[in-house]
Amino acid sequence: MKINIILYSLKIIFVSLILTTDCSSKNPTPPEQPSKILTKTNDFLVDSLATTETIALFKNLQELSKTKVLFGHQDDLAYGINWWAEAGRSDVKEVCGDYPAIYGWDLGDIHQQANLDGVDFNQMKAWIKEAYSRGGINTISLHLDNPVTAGNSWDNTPAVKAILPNRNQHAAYLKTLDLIANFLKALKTDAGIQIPIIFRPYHEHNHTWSWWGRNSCTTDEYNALWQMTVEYFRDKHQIHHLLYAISPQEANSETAYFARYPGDDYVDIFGLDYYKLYNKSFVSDLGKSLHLIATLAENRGKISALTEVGVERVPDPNWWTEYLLAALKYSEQSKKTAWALVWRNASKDHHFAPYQGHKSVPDFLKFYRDQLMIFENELPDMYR
Ligand code: BMA
Repeated sequence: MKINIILYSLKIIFVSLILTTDCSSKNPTPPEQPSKILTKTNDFLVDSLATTETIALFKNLQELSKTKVLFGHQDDLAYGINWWAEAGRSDVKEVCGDYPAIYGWDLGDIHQQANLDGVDFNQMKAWIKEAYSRGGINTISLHLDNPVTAGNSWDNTPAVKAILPNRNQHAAYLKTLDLIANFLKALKTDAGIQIPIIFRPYHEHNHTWSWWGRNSCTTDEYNALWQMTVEYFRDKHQIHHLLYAISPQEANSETAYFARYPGDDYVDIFGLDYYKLYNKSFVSDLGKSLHLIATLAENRGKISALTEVGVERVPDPNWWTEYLLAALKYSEQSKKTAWALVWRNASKDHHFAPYQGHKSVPDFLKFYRDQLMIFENELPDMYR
């Protein structure tokens, strides 16, 4: 009898545990409704209710970009060549003694424990906090799964139409956005300050590899997806610590840059992703594009940035100064690029930043010491 009661109680505990876990993963917190009337904080950002720190980040980036380019690296604190999730480590720091000024992260696979590249989301939150506490800047991209097929980002089966308002996959897609919103809301200091994030969804949309790319959805559908996402975070979830960055890949005319563009009211930062810098003949091509987007950004009160760049394995030992720095220094305008972020150091065959012992280290040190470049230690307070 006693044993039966014990077994029965254990069963109840077990079932309720399962139910709780199930509910929290399937039903993320629904958006909060604003509890008070919020007052406008600015009239130049996508979010007129942006927090003080977010406005400061934008203004400081705008000011700093007149004289400096910040260096950024994807997943810098999470792993590097021959190490994984070790406190304090960073390939960039181990090469030049300083952390990058900008840290890139990605929320692909947000419905799981770890992202598509294996980075644990709880650890990612801690690293974002750590970077912020040192004065660094965090940017987040989204390699989200195809919402229609459940394939990955590179499954370019058309899907955008199905997730727009009033379409059959809309509600399901909002659940994914809820998971992202909850992650973003959790990015707070111990004092309760929301950590500003440069949010860079649906990138390289002028190319064709992704389900939001040019062969998979129309321009109107893409713009509607972007606008819907901004409005959902900003107005429904009341998230006010984001700057919104758009980043076509290799766009070298105004028409190309704005071919798929949700509008000035929905974009704070004009980014560019560029992966053709494997040959010196492309230095001036990138320089011209940076010149162009810096000018477009300036004319519209925005900021421009080289949101992704790099050559896998950095095969030319002088790549840092003779390719990247040369492109950034192409003109007075191109020098106004706010930052340049290189992609992740996954392995010796797939890395974009140097690591100890790599043949590009001496040149990276020259790049690091160049007056134009700025890493974390030299950053002014970006949040005041
Ligand atoms: C790509 C590669 C992939 C990775 C993806 C998202 O460019 O680095 O290995 O999964 O980015 O980070």
